[in-house]
Amino acid sequence: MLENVSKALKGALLTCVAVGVAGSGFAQSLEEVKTQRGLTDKDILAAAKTYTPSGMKDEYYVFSSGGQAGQVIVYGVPSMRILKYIGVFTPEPWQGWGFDKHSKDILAQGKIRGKEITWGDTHHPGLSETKGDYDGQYLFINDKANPRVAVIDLKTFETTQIVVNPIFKSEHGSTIVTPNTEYVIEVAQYAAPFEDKYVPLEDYNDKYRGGVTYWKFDRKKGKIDIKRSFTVELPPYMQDVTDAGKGPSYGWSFTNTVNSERYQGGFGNGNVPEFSKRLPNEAGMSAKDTDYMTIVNWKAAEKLFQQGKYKKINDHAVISMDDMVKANALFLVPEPKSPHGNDVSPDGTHIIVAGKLDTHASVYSWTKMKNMIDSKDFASTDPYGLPILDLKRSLARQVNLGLGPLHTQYGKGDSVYTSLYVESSIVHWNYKTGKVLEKMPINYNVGHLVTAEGDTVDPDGKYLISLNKLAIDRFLGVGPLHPQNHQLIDIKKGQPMQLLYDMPLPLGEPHYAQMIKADKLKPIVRYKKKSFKHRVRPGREKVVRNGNNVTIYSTAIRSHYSPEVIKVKVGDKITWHMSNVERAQDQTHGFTVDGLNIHGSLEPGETSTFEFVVDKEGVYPFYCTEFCSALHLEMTGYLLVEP
Ligand code: CUK
Ligand code: CUA
Repeated sequence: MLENVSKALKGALLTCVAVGVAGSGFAQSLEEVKTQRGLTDKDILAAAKTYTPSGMKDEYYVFSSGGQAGQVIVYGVPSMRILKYIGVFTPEPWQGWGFDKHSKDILAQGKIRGKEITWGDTHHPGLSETKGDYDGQYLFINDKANPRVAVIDLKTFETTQIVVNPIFKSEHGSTIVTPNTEYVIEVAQYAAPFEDKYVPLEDYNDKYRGGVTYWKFDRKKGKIDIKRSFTVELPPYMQDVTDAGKGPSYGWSFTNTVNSERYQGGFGNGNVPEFSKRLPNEAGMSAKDTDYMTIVNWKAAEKLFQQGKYKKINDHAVISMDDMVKANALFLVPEPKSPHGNDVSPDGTHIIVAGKLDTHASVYSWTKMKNMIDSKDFASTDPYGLPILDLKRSLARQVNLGLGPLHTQYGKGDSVYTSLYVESSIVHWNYKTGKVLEKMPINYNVGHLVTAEGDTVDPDGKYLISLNKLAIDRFLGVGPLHPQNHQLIDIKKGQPMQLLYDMPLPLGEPHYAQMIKADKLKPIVRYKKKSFKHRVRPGREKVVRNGNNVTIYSTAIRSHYSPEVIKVKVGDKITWHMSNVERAQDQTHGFTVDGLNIHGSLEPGETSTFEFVVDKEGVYPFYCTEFCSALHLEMTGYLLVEP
């Protein structure tokens, strides 16, 4: 330890040299800084482990959900420097996301029953996988509030598709990818009728449904193939966090399922008769001692789909519970009260479930469950005919961890880390021996955890981030709404966990994140010009009128637009194609026209299109919104609208 500290001190000293003004030597000695700022040796060590000098790059990318911001947050580890907010379900002006035709069209894919939705509640980002390993090609993200999933291309870090779930009215256990990204899994949350119609709560048991959708991913096209996707119908319980099987459990998916009581807010049809109708949901929905894990054989479901054994609801294939049960492909196993986290081990042999209202984590053995499934050895069935496996005989062990265990992440070997929401701690334990190794307090109230490459078949260990819901006293006050707090923790093997860094996140509420080795990503620095249908070449700029339709073909390059003066008439329908013809890395030009809610961010090689009607005569300056050169202010022009 001491040796490490002295090494770190040396590192930090070298850093001091690097940042010192040339020729002036040290501004201050390390000892002086320590004294002045009240830092300990441990603090200096933590600083040296995260400090990333200018030009040095991070080892990992983190893709974090942006929660209610409807976006994805990208940052680096170990520096915890924010790199990007990717506009997904919500317009993002800097990127022009939602302000040019292309991005408007993608956002329009996300309309729900004809209504435009300009926000999302993103929860679980899912990186594409090949053989159970993150491959760095695509990222998927869900919207819990408006049941949708989005595809992000990691070459451009841009959203390329939004798909609306045609039958769910809310969702949550998404987006989970199968080990070769065959499917992107989306799971319903609050049971509702699949059809878009009113069904009274009295018909809850018979007509309300849960479900799990398997969105077929076409890797070549980089798109979800809606026609080859299907949903498995589930009982009207509340399906929750989900994980995909791998190794021996490949072909299966596992979903936590709460409200097996089917309680409906005290107005229901007596599913929980011992409760008076005045009890709130939280009591009625957690009345029973156990809920379920729902086990689906998606390979078998895929076969039923290919055989045409489904019915279409809202033009979407739905496989019935009956057909799934007949195919020996749908099961339940009890879980301790109100389960939440549900995480398959890297080798696919175990599933760790943590119930918020139980102090234990339950380690399920896939071998045991699979044997019972194969020999049709069931304890009972639920009211919908789903076979239920015996709880005790499904468990490898239960381990007492502490108060409010939520989510588990896998480290190196048999090491796992579980968040304890109520205790505000992280517990490190061994899921194969059941031994609790270490507990560490965090600030405060952790939800998910993320470890380096944690959802792959071969996690790296090394780093753990605690995705905390509250920050309370950790940062400067910014009014009653505090930032979220992501705490970086060193989990190198054989050492006690060490807190390295608190990062306030002013975009929330992030739920889950994934951490991927940086060298797996190959982002581009400029667009292939040819990929844009309306590309404008230098020298070919023009304005074409066809009746009321005016098409403007223009270019942007340091530091001018061509053309610079454009005359149109009131009421003209304008289609404005703009190509950034730069080759140089990072030479972005912006584009806006005064007062028309238009904004573009044109990266090198990119062509964007803006469509609008000017319905008032006048003089409309347009200009470049990105400080692109010494003559950036002069990168401007006039759109003259004649009466
Ligand atoms: S959920 Cu938010 S802390 Cu959406 Cu995975 Cu558990
Ligand atoms: Cu182009 Cu400023």
